[in-house]
Amino acid sequence: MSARTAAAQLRMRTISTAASAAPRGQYAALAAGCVTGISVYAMSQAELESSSSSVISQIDARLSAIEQALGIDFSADLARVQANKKSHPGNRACKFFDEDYFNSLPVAKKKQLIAIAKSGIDNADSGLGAYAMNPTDYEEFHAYLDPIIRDYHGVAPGKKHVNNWSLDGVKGLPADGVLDVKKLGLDTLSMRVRVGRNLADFPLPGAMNKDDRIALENKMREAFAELKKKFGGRYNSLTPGSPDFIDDAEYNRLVKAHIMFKDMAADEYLASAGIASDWPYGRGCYVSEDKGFIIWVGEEDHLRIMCMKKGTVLNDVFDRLKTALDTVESIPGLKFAYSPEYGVVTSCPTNLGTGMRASVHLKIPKLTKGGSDAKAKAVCKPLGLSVRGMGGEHTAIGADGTCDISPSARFCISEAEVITALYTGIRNLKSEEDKL
Ligand code: ADP
Ligand code: CIR
Repeated sequence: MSARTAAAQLRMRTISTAASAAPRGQYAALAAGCVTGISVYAMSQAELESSSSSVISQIDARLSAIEQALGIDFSADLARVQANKKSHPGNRACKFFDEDYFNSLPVAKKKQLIAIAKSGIDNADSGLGAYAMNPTDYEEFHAYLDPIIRDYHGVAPGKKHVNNWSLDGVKGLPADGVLDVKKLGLDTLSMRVRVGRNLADFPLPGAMNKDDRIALENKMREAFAELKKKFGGRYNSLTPGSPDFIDDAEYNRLVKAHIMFKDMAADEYLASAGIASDWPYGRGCYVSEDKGFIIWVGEEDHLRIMCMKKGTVLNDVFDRLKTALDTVESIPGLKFAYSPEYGVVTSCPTNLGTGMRASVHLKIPKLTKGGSDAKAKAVCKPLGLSVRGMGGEHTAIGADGTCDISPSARFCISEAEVITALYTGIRNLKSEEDKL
């Protein structure tokens, strides 16, 4: 072997070794070796270097173009994950994003994982940042999602959720079992309990296309025919051309009455997760004759099932919801997604377990003096309570100091404990308000 040939071969080996540090570069270098192989022996060292690096750049650019066309160029998202890790350590979707795990996945799964983390990637200030795209994601991407779930809910690894609506023996329950806010010195409040539910045989809202959304709504319209026999009322659809279509004026009236949900496009977290897409197709709500039992279709979960009433006894809405939910869950053809580990499967991991939010509209003018909810939130956090506005999440509190108060916990807590936590939370919050 001549000295020149040996030098050229050494050079090619060096290119390959250096390229192996970066997966895409490796392919490019190998390809460059093949392409330049014929002329390698006739080139000087300098010519070889320049020719090889030009071919590598060309191949690299072509690979990038192909990856972009196939939607599998993840470099921009991965760079944002790294940036968010530094700038927003509270963003769990980025904090727990492990590139070694990501790189170990086949391309199709990489795509799915990026879709799950997309909201947190796009919205650096997310507290959680991930949304499941399919009911099976919690198992398929357990390695990624489980640490996020455990960290957010403060629950030890391996602990399983158990659903239980029985109030028997729940800590904090008054001796007579009646959660009546009159006992706390309060008068009539607006009370609401909702649970999220998803059908096992549809993608979750973030991954649904327009046809999926319409198909799910049509399936539910059959179920609502059953509910109407028992609870009366009607289904209201926003889908253009639906037999149950309601116009804008009626839709806005229902939103104002806290019966129907808002267009989610304004919620950037839901928008980048794909949950707000295709509005208003497949969106609507069933409302019972007495307006106290409501089912949303096509919001953050396939279904949000709720009972609402003005009164003082929290058991009224809780018990009614359990009865109504049993009816819904017994309708043939409706198979709800449950996880043996996480309980009720929801789009947002913050809702896993019970999928339940039990709330009251409570006036706390002293804690909200000046129109800000900052002090109320600071006082509520250690009490295990969340504060929302009068139009729900991410809305302003009432001018008179009325806030939406609910226990924050959903996972590894029973449904009965959630409603009891609302009662004890109201008592504790009232005592903080009365101190001022
Ligand atoms: P979710 O409760 O399903 O997480 P939101 O926080 O966005 O969703 O609230 C949805 C709607 O329910 C909003 O119109 C909100 O004002 C209304 N709502 C929540 N709690 C109560 C309540 N206790 N009384 C009346 N309306 C309520
Ligand atoms: C976030 O991660 O902050 C948003 N995706 C919203 C999470 C659920 N909502 C909430 O905590 N109030």
